[in-house]
Amino acid sequence: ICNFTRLRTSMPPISLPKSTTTRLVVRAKQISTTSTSANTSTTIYKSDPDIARRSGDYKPAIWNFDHIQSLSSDYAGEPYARLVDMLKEEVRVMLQEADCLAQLELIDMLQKLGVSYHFEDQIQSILKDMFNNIMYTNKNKDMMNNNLYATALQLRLLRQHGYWLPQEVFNGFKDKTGNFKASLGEDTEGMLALYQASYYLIQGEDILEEAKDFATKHLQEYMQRPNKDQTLSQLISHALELPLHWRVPRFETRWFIQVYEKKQGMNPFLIELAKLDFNILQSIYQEDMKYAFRWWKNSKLVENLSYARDRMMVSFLWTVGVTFEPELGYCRKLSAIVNAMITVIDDTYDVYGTLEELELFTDAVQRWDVNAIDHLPDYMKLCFLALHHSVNEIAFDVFKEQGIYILKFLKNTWIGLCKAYLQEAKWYYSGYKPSLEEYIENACMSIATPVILVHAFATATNPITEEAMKSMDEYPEVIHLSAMLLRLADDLGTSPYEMQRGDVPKSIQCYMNETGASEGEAREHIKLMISETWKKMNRYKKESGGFSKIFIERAMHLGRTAQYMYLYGDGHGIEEKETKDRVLSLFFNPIPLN
Ligand code: LA6
Ligand code: MN
Ligand code: MN
Ligand code: MN
Ligand code: MN
Repeated sequence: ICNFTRLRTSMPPISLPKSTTTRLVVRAKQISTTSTSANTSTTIYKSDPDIARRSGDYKPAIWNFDHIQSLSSDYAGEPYARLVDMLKEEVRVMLQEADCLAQLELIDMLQKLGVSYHFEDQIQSILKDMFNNIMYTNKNKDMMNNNLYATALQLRLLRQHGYWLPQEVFNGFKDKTGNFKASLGEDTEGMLALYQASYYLIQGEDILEEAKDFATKHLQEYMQRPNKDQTLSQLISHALELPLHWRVPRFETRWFIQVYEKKQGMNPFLIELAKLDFNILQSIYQEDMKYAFRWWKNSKLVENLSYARDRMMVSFLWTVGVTFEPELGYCRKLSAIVNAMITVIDDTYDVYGTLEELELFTDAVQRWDVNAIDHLPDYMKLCFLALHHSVNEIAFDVFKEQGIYILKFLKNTWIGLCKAYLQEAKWYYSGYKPSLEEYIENACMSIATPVILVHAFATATNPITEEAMKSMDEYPEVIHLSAMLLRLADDLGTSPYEMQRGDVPKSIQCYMNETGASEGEAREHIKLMISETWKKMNRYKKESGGFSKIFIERAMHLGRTAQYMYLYGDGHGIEEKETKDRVLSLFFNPIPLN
């Protein structure tokens, strides 16, 4: 069989004559024969063998529908909820009675163990008082000044909660030449705390920049030592892989529980509470997931569009990264559907559709009119109707509940997405090589962040205001920054496959084309761009530019989720590696209780 992909990449695409491409038959995947339902149902679309199409070569989903529907959890019931309430009371008292450093440590622990959301108001008020004490009286100052670990922990937690402690709190740890005192490198706990705090920097904060380099260097050295503390070295290697600020708390919970469970002197109450709470949330996620899978199966998208990724599970995983709160199931269910549909439409543009077909699809989305399907090729009709139907339904639900009709805002995000997709398709077919800047501007739309965040907002917020919807419609900086994180992380994880299959140059290739850099250098440059984006995100958070704290947090969570998904490669497209283990531990297997 001719390898169309190889031909594509070894020749300038523009010079490939039409007659050649049509003679090449692509490994068009047949309707999945592994799915039992596909054999019995009618297929409403047959591919035209005369058109050469790329293949994403994605594997079928690995999840069994009936097994998902049969999931049930012991933790869904009242008895466990009452137990959690009792343990929460204990923690509340502990928090109130602890001294300053112990309070910080407890807050840190509650966050890592995934239960801090139960104590949000109390934590907020503790940190507010602490901040006011430091800034407007001299209380606390001495204790923290001699203790690097405590100072760093304090800066991180305060900034995380919106109290922007100045970087100068670290001045006391510098020597006469202005460098961090070399002896501090021996304080490994302090180095770890400093490292984690330093990621809350904004552009121009040179002390935190130095702190980051200093701490990183000492932590790397610690990891080379022959005799290490087990818990500490686990925490350090995890931190060096990605700092806490860049990680999705919910995805870290189980890991922290198992690390801290083994640590000497841990409070068994906390571990018990954390495990119970984890299992209870898992039971809630299971119900949301069952709903999303039923919708997905009923939509018949997968059985009709053999070229597209069947990625409901990982789509659902994304939604938990962005919105973990137990009461926001509606958001998770609908967002999972949105994500899975984005994935299918992305493949339509990147892999399967001809330019002419893609123009038609883009036009139909712009018109947002069911009558537009008359002009679409058969295989696109189902896809368009599924999109039209489910987005209209969200708008309808919101209208029913809140009396505000937001369809035009939801619709606009899809129009923006499809236009960006079409731009990439045009670039691809013409062999055009955009500059990095030109690429990024379009690619921050084609990564679907506006769609994801606006739909998450619409399904998680009550009351929704017209003003909030309008501000989102204007593509505010916070959405752009979130999109940068998602796009750059995605390019790091997926561009090797995309280049092999044939696609527009992604950020890495654009940078290579522009500067002559090697692929390794380009990847380093993209990682640097991610760091810079986080600094801007921090500044945005500090200035809370017009959006609610929770929305800004979700925009960050989306970036964090992307960094997690693509940490070891394409965790979105490839399910059977890390994604599988992550899904099993987050959604399927409860943590055994003692
Ligand atoms: C990633 O695939 C993909 F499908 C996305 C749409 C990422 C956004 C995340 C979701 C749906 P790919 P492309 C939660 O790497 O073509 O093919 O934009 O995206 O690089
Ligand atoms: Mn794409
Ligand atoms: Mn793609
Ligand atoms: Mn593409
Ligand atoms: Mn990609």
